[in-house]
Amino acid sequence: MKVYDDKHIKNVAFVGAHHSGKTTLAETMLFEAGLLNRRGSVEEKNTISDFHDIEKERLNSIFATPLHTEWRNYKINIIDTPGLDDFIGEIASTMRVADTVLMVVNAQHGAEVGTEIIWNYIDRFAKPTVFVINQIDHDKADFENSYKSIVDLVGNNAIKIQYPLVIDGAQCIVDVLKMKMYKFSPEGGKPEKLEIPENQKELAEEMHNELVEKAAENDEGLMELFFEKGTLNEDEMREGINKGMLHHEIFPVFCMSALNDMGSGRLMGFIDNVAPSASDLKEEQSLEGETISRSETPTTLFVYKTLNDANLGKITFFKVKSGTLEQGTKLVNSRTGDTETLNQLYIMEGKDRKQVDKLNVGDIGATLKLKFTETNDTLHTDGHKVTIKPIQYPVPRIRKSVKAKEAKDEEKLHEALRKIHSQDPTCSVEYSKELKQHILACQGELHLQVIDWQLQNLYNVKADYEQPRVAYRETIQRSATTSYRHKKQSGGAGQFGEVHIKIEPYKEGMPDPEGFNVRGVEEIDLDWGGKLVFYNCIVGGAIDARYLPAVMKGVLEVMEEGPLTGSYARDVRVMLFDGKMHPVDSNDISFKIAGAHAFKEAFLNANPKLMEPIQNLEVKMPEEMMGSVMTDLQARRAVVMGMEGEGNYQKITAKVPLAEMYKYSTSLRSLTQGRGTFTSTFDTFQPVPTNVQADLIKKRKAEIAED
Ligand SMILES: Nc1nc2c(ncn2[C@@H]2O[C@H](COP(=O)(O)OP(=O)(O)O)[C@@H](O)[C@H]2O)c(=O)[nH]1
Ligand SMILES: [Mg+2]
Repeated sequence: MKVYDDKHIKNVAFVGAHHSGKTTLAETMLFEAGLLNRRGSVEEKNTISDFHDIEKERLNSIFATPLHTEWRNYKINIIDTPGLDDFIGEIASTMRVADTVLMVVNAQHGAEVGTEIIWNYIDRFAKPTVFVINQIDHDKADFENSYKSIVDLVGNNAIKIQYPLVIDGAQCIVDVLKMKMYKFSPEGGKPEKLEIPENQKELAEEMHNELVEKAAENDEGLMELFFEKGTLNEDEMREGINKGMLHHEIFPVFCMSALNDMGSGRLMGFIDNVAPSASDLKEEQSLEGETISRSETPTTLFVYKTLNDANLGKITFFKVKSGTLEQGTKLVNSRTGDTETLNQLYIMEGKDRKQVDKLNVGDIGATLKLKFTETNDTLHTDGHKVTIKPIQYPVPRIRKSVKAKEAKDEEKLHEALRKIHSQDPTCSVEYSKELKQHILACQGELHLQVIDWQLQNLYNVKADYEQPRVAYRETIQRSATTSYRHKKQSGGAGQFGEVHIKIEPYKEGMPDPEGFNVRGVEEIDLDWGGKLVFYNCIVGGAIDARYLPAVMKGVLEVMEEGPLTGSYARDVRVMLFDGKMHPVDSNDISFKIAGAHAFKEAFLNANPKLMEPIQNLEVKMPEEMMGSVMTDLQARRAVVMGMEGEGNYQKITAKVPLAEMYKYSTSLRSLTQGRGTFTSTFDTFQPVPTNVQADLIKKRKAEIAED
């Protein structure tokens, strides 16, 4: 295999909504470049890109897959990404290695919610982007509307390089950069390259001139040339478009049929000759703020992905950020300080791989058997320490409690989940002390299905998932006074402690309690939010000051497992104003027990209230689906805060109890045929409705009885 320099390497990320045709386009490009004898299809489960068993099972991409093709002296590295937003993490990592993004838009639907979510990522990184309106062969294709929806999304910098046309039943593509028309025979094969027909000339000229102006805008020299000559030649236009793409000021729009292989050759030509390559992009900054020069030495690699393969073991995917890499190169991991030897270098082709001797700066590749290296690590030449900024992954959107089906597998399950997390940082597992459950957090129900598939098929362990317990809080709504005497005199040493307390709801900034002789106050910020404020109001030495911490400890123990449902209690103040002690039998234990009992009793008499977590919810969906989304929200006790239009979508903002968010991503997907999306973040705690509180207390009692 030829070794390419960074001017001849084009790293292109294929992104776009689910089912727009990215995987089909990648397959078509590989075929067109002569790398495949036979073109696979997603339906026949034989594409190079969707090779994982689960992708074949589900007929869609789940993992970002690196592929490559060679087209006229250029190497085009393709990373084919999944379109469903559950797998947005793959896009986050792909953005870090792509020089150009190719956004595929389905001509039947135009820009979709998925397009928009991905666009937000692209925009954040200001990645040069080409739009491809695919499926122009489809009965329901609408090129103009699709183009308009792209303009709605990205603005007037989206500019048509092509438009489709059907002449005598034959699909044609008019190209206003080359000012030629490609005519495709229904039998397939290379298209005929023709002059633009008379009746299209005026329109094509007009579009060509627009493109010339747009290309000139980005460069003073080109602008001068344009004023001199009134136009630009093809090379000058290419230069202008390349610069415009780099500045995120031109987004060229192409059209094609990936399925029928119409337009892929021309698109590859554009990628070769116009789209930015690794050498065009600004040099990257390290975490320490140094510029990582793309010079010959030293060598720096960034690991953007790892995969645990059943046969090969750990596969580490990287991009060469500086220098060159040869087989056997030793590099240091900047995070751990360990030295790794890269014994084999590969370029990956779906599930296959080609061994190579050398990779230059700008290229992407893979290696096996690294011992210490994980996703997001930097490997560098010894003595040239540098750390490349890590990928920021999206935060999880759903949480489940997870348990091995068979108790003996519990350890195995956690080991497997740790491995899955190391290759997919968008999911994580943690033990919650509060809920007493292992909580698996991930991007959505579909993501969960994929994790479960991996557990079963790759790690041979079965798990059960449930809605996690809801983290309720308990508090009180009025004051109460009680006393408690703890006395034990059986056997050896006795126990004695008596306390008298008053408790009240605590609010930030309230004055000290009246009617007490306040001698000291301790304000405790509780780990789970809210406060306990403890007043020492003892008069006449009724209890020794040394027992006070024990009383407070007793109160805190009850607050950690609240009297109503065992949830954390918060925002209470306690006035300890009297008590009794015994010269021999009193000790810390006795006062702790007395404090706990008194507090529990007072709490139950103080009109206790359960509080539930409320989420801020933002849902986006096409207008026609708003009614059913709204009905569903109402059934979830949601309070709708607002509705507004955003491009082709409607946005609803609402406050919804977390307890009602069960399987929301699945419901929304089915209500909107996959076109709706949501984000949900914690807002505050609010009192639960009385009937819900009664149910929860009943449930708690039953649980205790069962134990
Ligand atoms: N009619 C038509 N169908 C297409 C075209 N490209 C892809 N498809 C179909 O659209 C579906 C989704 O394609 P796929 O490549 O998996 O989309 P991805 O989710 O973007 O990777 C498959 O059934 C393809 O056969 C096209 O150009 N024309
Ligand atoms: Mg795909």
